[in-house]
Amino acid sequence: PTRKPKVIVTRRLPDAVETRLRELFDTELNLSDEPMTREALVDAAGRCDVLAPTITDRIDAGVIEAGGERLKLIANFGAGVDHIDVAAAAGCGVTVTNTPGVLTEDTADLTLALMMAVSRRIVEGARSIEAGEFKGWAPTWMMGRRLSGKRLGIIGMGRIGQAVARRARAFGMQIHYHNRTPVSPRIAEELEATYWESLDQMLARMDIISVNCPHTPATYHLLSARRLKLMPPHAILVNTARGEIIDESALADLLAARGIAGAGLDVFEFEPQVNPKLLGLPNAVLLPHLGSATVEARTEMGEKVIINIRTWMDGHRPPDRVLPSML
Ligand code: 8YV
Repeated sequence: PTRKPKVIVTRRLPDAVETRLRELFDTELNLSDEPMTREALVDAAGRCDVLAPTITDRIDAGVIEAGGERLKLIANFGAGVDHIDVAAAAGCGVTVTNTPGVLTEDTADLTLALMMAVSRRIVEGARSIEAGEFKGWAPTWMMGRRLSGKRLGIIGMGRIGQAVARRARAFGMQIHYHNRTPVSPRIAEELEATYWESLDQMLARMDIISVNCPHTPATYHLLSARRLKLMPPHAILVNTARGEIIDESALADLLAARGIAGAGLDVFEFEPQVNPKLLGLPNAVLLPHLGSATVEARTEMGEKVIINIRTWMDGHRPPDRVLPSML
């Protein structure tokens, strides 16, 4: 029998996933669950066949090269691969896979939750109760804005963007989107979605903007200081994608100056650091990267990691292979 591949998993995963990983492979877990240092990653890459990292691991060219002849597969736990140098991996003959699909619905749910939290002032309201500020109902106290009838502009109409659109339609919102290319006529019709080739023009005309594109060199600071200012003062911005897509410092200034009405952010430019200017703003709802944080999604993400490794082990092309040309 051929030896089991050595798989190094950089963080703790749900119990059922870890159990299965141990059954199938010669698995090494990072029992501390602390994010690995670069030194530890370099060391790990050099003594495994498969590295299973997460967003907290920067898999740069140096780490990949440290994998030498042995490292063959980087099976990422997560959909986004902006922390992995996919081109360097391809250059070294290392396959990269991710876990798309299984976190789509949960990330879309959280996107709508943030829209509601900001527009209906849910966190502000809850805090006011805690602070003993609720002195009785009043006709004009803590009025928010309704979602129904509003124009939602989705940046990035992939799986998650479309799942956000379906939910938003159920809330009575009108769907607009900016994407590299328009979606298929069937999907455009199903979602009654309007395509905006110009992001600038879309930003100026929406009530709510949702960021749902991947972070790539092309989308870094896509929402720059200049573009953020194109949004009207009543607009709400929600980001469940990646912090780097927005100029976070410019956004914090805009929110403080009430240049837009509010923001719901699940991701930050320099995670786990949050720009101090964002803290304490009543019109910003901040969450600690919870998009896929459900037992179901995290378990299914682990199962996808396992399927990708097994398929590779059997000499086939893993289902979720990521190629540099896809980014
Ligand atoms: C994960 C995510 O929490 O999949 C992604 O791209 O951002 C989240 O689902 C994280 O990336 C896990 O590595």
